[in-house]
Parts: sequence; C-alpha cells; structure tokens
Amino acid sequence: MTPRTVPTTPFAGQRPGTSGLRKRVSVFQEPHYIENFFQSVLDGLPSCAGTTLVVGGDGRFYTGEGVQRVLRVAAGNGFGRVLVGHRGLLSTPAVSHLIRKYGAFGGVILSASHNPGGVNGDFGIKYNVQNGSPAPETVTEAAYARSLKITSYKVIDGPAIDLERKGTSQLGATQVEVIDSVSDYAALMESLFDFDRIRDRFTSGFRMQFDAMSAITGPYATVILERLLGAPAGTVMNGEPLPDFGGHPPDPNLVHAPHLLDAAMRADGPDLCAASDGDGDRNMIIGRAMYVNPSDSLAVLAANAHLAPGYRKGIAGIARSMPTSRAADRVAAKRGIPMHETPTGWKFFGNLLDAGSVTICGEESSGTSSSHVREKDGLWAVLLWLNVLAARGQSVRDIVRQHWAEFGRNYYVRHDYEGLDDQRATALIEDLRAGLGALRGKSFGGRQIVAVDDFAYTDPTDGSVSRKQGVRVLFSDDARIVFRLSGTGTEGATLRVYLEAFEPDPSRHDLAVDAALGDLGPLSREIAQVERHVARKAPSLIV
Ligand code: VG1
Ligand code: CO
Repeated sequence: MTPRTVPTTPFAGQRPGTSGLRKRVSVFQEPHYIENFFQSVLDGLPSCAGTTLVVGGDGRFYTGEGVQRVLRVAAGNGFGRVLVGHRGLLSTPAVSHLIRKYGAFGGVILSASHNPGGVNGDFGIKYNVQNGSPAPETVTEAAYARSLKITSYKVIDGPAIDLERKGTSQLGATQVEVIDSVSDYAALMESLFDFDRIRDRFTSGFRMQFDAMSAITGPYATVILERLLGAPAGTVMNGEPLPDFGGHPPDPNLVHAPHLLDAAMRADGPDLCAASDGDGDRNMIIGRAMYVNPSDSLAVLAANAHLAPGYRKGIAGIARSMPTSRAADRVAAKRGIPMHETPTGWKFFGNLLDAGSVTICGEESSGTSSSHVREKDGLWAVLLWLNVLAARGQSVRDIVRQHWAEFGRNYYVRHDYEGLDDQRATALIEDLRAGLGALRGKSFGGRQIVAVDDFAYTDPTDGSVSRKQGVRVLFSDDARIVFRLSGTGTEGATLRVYLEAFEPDPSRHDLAVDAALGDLGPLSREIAQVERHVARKAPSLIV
C-alpha cells in the first residue's frame, strides 16, 4: 500500500500553548484538522521513516477517532512501528516513559488535560520528542509556521485498527501494536519505590482515598494501589475513564474535588486523600486535617526523596516554574544543591533533566515529577508521598509541620480571573510591563517593592531565550506577586495572579492563608489595575 497525498489548506490558530494545542472538540472534528497539525509537526523534524511512535490519549470524547486519524498520518509518513495504548488510553507520564523505554522517535498524546471533556468540551493534541519531553518551543513554533503554509499531508488508507484487542496489525508498511496501557509504567514505579514497605502500611490499616476523576489514572491507580500494593478495593474512586469525565472537569483542586477535603477533615477520615487530572500528570495531596499546597508538596518531596529506593543517593538539584512558591528554594539552599527557575510549562524542565542538573521538578499547578520521565507525573507524586509516609511512620500533617519548622512556611495562593476578553487581558499585561520602571521602590500598605521584572529564561543547554513569561513583583519582606496569562484555555483569557508571603516563625505557621497573605490580594488588583482593565472586583477562582 503506498501513501496517498491529500491536498489541504491551512487552518488558523494551530499554535500550541503552554501544553499542546487545545480547542473545542468540534474544531478537532473538522476534516484535515488533526492531519494538518500532525503533518506540520513531522515536517519540522528529521525523517521519521522506520522509527517508532507512541500514541495514546486520556479517554475523553473523540479519543478513539483521534487515534485512528493520527495512525493514518503516521503510516503515511513511514513510521516503522506505532505503539498504541489499549482502547487508545495512555497517561501523559506513561507516554513519556514508553518513548524513552522503546527508544521511540516521539509520541502523540490526545488530551486537553484538566479542561472539560465530552461532546461540547475540549480536545487537544500534544507532541513529545525523543527524550520523552513535551516538544520544545523551537519545535512547536516550526510546526505552527508550517501549519500556516501546509498544502498536503500523507496518509495510508486502511481499515480502522481494533483498539479493543491487544496485539499487532499492519497499516501499510507500518506495524501497529496495541499494548497494555499500564504494565510498563507500573514496572517503572515498582523500580523507584519501596512497594513492600508501602504494602505493609496498607496491611496494618493505613487508609487512602484516590479520586481518578473518571479520567486516565483510573486503570493505573487500580492496578498499582489496589492490586500491587494491596490497598482495599474502593481505595480508587471514579476509576473508569469516561468520555465526559462524568460531567466534572478533571482538575484536582479543592474547587473540583471538595469531597476529598471533607473526607480528610473528618477525625476518622483516610490517612491520605489524593487525586489526579485528565491526563494523569498532576496530583493533589491531602493528609488528615492537612491540605498540602502543591508548592509545599514539591519542597517536602525534594527534602525526603532519598527515603525512596530510586533516589537513595540523593537528588542532583531542584527546578520549579517561576510562579511556584519558593519553598523548594529553601530546601535547595539548606541542603547545598542547585535550584533552577523556569517558565511555566513542563517543556522547560527537559533539558535540565537531560543534563543531570536536576532530579526533582514541580509547578504550583499540582505538577511534580522527577528524572524518571520527562513529564509531570501524578501517580509518581502520590507514590513518593506513600513511600515517605511509610518510611517516616508519621502523618502527612506532622511531616508538613516539621518541614515548615525547619525551613519556614511560604504562604501561597493563586487568584484566577477567568473568561476575560482577550484584548483587554492583553492590554492589562502590556500596561503592567510598560509601568515596571515606575513600580520599583514604591510602597504599598507598608510593603516596599524592591524588584520588578518580566521573567525571561535562557535555557542553559541550547541557549534558547523565552521572554515575557510573567511579571514578578518582589517586596522588601520577601512577599511576592506574579502576574501572567494562562496558555491552556480555549475561550477568552485567564489572568493568573500568584501571591506568596514568607513566615519563618513557627508560632505563626497556623494562620489562615488569607490572614497570612494580608492585603496582597487587593494590592495585586491595585498594581495591575484589574478593575479598570477587565472590570473584575475579585477573582473567579482561588486555588
Ligand atoms: C497550566 C499550569 C501550568 C501547567 C499547564 C499544563 O498552564 O499553570 O503549570 O504546566 O497548565 O498542565 P497555564 O498556561 O494555563 O497557566 V496540564 O496538566 O494542563 O498538561
Ligand atoms: Co494534565
């Protein structure tokens, strides 16, 4: 069977954001839309002929059809072999692992992560490169440029591959292998963590509730937690991936998973509550009577990773995205290991991990992971927590409180202003940038601004520069406000404002977060002139 060249015309707006290309399902359903994008990605890369591709998605509506369309283009472009998850399902970290384990050329993840699913929801496509990392900006920008000029793509016409049946079939000269979605990933986890010790804890009554949010982590969590680690049946809730995620956005935070907080706050509640997002790369951790802020989680995991067999020799360094609180920096400073600050989005960690400069990375948006893959990894974070809990024999609450006593506490919250008019939100940020010079040295409510800038990052490996990554305002008391626009939405703009205050005194580590942050919220609105620009008096989401 020879490839067929299909004439096409460009679509506007095929520019990937923070994490892949995301649009409404109906946009991806348009003829040629997926093919154009994937062909544009491949056109910017060296030849893929004869190499291996990994394909899978988070199970949202249109996953199966999306996989078939990707397969036809993959075969048309001469991939030798394609590994596809059973039923089209693969989590983001599992794709990253499979690329690395099987020496693949790259991988395609069909997901819009935490965005709502279903026929009226969102769909998305992410491309990951040879080291398992999300495509760097050089690759996504080349793909975008190509997508504006594309005139044709190549496909192999063939019958749809049966994704329900594991095994091998042919699409032209390309071998398509439907593989178990979980086993390779589960084996990787087993190689990193002390499964015997964690199993012992479950046997002696440790109780956990994991909410897979009807998304991709259900099959993974069921196998790993309930089958391999012996947690009681029912530990995993919402474990069946559903096309509409049961009607709830698969976003693991207190707004979308309040029942976990309720459970954890009960005196007889589980020892650990956790959740993951649509594509399995994020995590939420709540111990009994202790919600763990994701930035704190990164710091605690970095400080305790050596308790897990995979990190016994210690960690080489830590990296965090710029808006993430500086709790991890305090661990790095005290332990004498390097700390790196990168723009938002996992793609910026790949080169640091490849160079061996860092072992653990994290983002305030509940993404944490390590050098075992090149993506953030929700279940990995949950398992590392389980390993640390088993090794220390303490509660989440005690571990976090001891951490604060040793390193100080970074009180932290994120204010989101969602559904803003694009132009007005852009004007807000541009005004802020233009006024940076005037802000320096100014005092607001007793706090003096000591530094302001628009974050730019130079990758130490390839020297590529990413500018305009967010406005940082630093105060004399080490408090900080960061402003940036989201790069993952599909409609309107979201302004994200990150507020942080440092408290070294353990007698002040029990304050309500709002009380500790004081007037930073109103101050952020004053500095960015939020009401004037976008007519909002308050954030629409606080996480
Ligand atoms: C958000 C988060 C960012 C994360 C990204 C993708 O991006 O802030 O930390 O890497 O989502 O995560 P933005 O540009 O909307 O702030 V996921 O789990 O959606 O792949
Ligand atoms: Co995600």
